[in-house]
Amino acid sequence: MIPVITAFESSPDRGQGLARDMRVRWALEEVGQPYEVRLVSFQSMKEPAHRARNPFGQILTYEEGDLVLFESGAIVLHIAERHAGLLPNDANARSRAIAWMFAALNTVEPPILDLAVAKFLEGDKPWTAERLELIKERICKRLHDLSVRLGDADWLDGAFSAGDLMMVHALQRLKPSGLLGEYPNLAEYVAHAEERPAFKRAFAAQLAVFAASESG
Ligand code: GTB
Repeated sequence: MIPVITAFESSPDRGQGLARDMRVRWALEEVGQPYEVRLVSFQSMKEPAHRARNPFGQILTYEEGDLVLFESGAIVLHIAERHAGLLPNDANARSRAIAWMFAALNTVEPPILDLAVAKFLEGDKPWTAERLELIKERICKRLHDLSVRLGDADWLDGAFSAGDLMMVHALQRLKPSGLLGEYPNLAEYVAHAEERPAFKRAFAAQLAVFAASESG
């Protein structure tokens, strides 16, 4: 059964791979599972057919036979549980890798998303400068702790896992801010993940969608 995911027909990030389809494309590439993509416009995402798949009218969605999922974390976990390659076999190591997925989504990513919202959606408010400073402090607190835990290891807990995949995708959004560069081992961690052939294939696939939207 070939799964079908949704992605922006024209991504606002202009092909930088920051939208949520990227993490699911990457997971599918890591496990060698082919997939199809249904492209959606901002308008069609809000229509009933799409909301039946994702109640929040967002990307992403994942369909596999009768199964319909939303939420990138749930989808990556589903893929990782059904295919070898993204979760360790040892039960405890598996639980720890899943804990890192949750850490990426619930502990590290929220202030990073706040930064994007404060800059791009609320950048004209009188309190923006103060808010940006507070958010950057919160991000740096998380980056510091993550950097200490990672140390000089390649990955967060043994072999590359779905936990690393989610963490790297959350951290990538920080590149333009320069904050990642303050933690050389984290910058190296992200760069190392970007060297993975599966990452490169997923990145190229989403970039091709953006390039086609620009030329059409
Ligand atoms: N928690 C959900 C998940 O993980 O699946 C979050 C899904 C989500 O935020 N989807 C966004 C969306 O559909 C796209 S990825 N937004 C449209 C809407 O809500 O109407 C977030 C995103 C948007 C834009 C950029 N960008 O331009 O750089 C990057 C990422």
